[in-house]
Amino acid sequence: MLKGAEIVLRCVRAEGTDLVFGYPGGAIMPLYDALDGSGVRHILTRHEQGAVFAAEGYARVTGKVGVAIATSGPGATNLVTGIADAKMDSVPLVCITGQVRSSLIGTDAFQETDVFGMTLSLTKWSRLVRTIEEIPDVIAEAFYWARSGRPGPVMLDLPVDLLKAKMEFRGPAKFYPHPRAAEANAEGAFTDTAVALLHQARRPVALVGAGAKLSGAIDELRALLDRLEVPTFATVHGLGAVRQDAPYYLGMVGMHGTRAANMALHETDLLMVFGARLDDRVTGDPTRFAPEARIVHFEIDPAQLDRVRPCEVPVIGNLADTIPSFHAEVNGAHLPDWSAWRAIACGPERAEPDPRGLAQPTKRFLDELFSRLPADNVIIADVGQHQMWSAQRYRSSSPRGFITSGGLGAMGFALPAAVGVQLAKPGTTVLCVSGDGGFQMNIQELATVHRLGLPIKMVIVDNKYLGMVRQWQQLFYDRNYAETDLSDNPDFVEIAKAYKIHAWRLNEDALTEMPVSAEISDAFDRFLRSPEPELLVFDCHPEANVYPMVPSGAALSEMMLEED
Ligand SMILES: Cc1ncc(C[n+]2csc(CCOP(=O)(O)OP(=O)(O)O)c2C)c(N)n1
Ligand SMILES: [Mg+2]
Repeated sequence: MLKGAEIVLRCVRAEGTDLVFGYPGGAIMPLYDALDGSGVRHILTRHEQGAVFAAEGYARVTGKVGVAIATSGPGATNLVTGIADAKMDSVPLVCITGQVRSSLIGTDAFQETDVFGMTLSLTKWSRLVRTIEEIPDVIAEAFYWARSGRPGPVMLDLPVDLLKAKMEFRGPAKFYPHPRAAEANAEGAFTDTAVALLHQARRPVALVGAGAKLSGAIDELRALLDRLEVPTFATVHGLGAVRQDAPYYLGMVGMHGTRAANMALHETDLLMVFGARLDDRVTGDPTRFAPEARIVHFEIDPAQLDRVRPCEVPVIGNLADTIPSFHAEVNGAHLPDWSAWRAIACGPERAEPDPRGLAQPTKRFLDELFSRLPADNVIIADVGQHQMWSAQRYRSSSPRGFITSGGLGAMGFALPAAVGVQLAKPGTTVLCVSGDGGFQMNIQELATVHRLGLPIKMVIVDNKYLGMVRQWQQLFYDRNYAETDLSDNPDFVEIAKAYKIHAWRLNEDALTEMPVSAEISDAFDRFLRSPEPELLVFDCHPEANVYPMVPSGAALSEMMLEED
């Protein structure tokens, strides 16, 4: 006979998750009571949002399912942003919340919220568990849906009486989806039609998104791209999927993408999409997006097709299956010669200029840090200008090496996500880049970092503004910097010290002379190799902007470039 709480933990353990993140409270107390000896390690964050972002960090870097636990009411509502984030970025996540006693549900009991109803539109699947007997099945099904197909969040709400009740436990369950589901997925792999379009194409391009990484088909994708040698670019979540030194690779595409990538996407007549949903940050004005292109869309989730424009050829299925089939068809085909198109699209005239303007020192700073990272590293970026600068300067070919809240753009993501990443990869150098605004949204996780002694390298790019919003105010609202001024920021160095974390400050003036002085160079190396957590506050120009920029609603060809 085991308690419901013990059964939950046994079933979670059986799914391969050994690390969970959470925060206790009344309705979930039986689960906490059962942790000891369960084989599941629980990480106490200092806020439930920290727990869910940390679980996402763990999931994003390992590909395993992340688990976040919270109590009912305020604990559950604090998870909601993380659930939305996991939905947008296809992160496998199981959230477990305590709920008030079954007999009290619907009475507005103390700390009762309908978290099931509240998260219904954010989850792939969710369940308010009704009986103790169903716990093993429900947990097996929850993990199945979280990791299957296009991964995403699921939510389990467990009334406290079920956690306390006992039953005979016959072992964890297995979940098998309806056999017809496999049939439905098998149809529609139009790889031969895709090759036919390729024959007619004069200016083909490839766009790589998160799906390429999630499918694990990186080697297959790289082999295909090496065969096609078409101009190729990536979404923010596709960064690292393509070999950085590939001569046809043009970097990031979209609102803050490279000029070369955006021009190629605007001019193409055949767009091959590998696992991306084409949201407005990638397309610019959807009505003027890739105006001459036909679209071949490799995608696991049919719901992501035709969102902006109908695609001519949907190739539905796991990219790990569809890319090799396509490659086999391509190998048997005599493809047109695209060297003239490649020479234009990848030519020197479209290459990125060296950083200039007010953002130059910050970009150099990121270049210096990134280039000094040991080979085994993960960069986590928060949301704002520093995120886009980091994405632009990212130069690694590591598929899970750049982690950020892309689809939701949730400020406060980076620090707790870095906690999850560092715990999942203890020997890896984890560099967490935040803004002065976003860092304050989950600053309490410094306590988690200290308590666990996680050697995370934290950077705050301190421009004393909600910089990305200020940039828009400067460009589109006549410099009316309404409520974006953070010039009364606290002293982050002193704050870190209060959390017993070593911190130091560097002014961007140190980066105006290149190469950097031996002193700065040593300081960076020491920072990145320190076995302790450490915070570096980088003071940068308050009015530095991110360029190139495609203004919201403009076409990709209408980029604003860096001012001199
Ligand atoms: C939770 C949340 N609230 C508001 C926003 C809107 N927003 C996007 S970027 C940004 C500014 C971020 O400022 P900071 O963290 O200092 O980064 P910076 O842009 O200055 O580098 C804001 C407020 C958001 N993305 N997330
Ligand atoms: Mg800022």
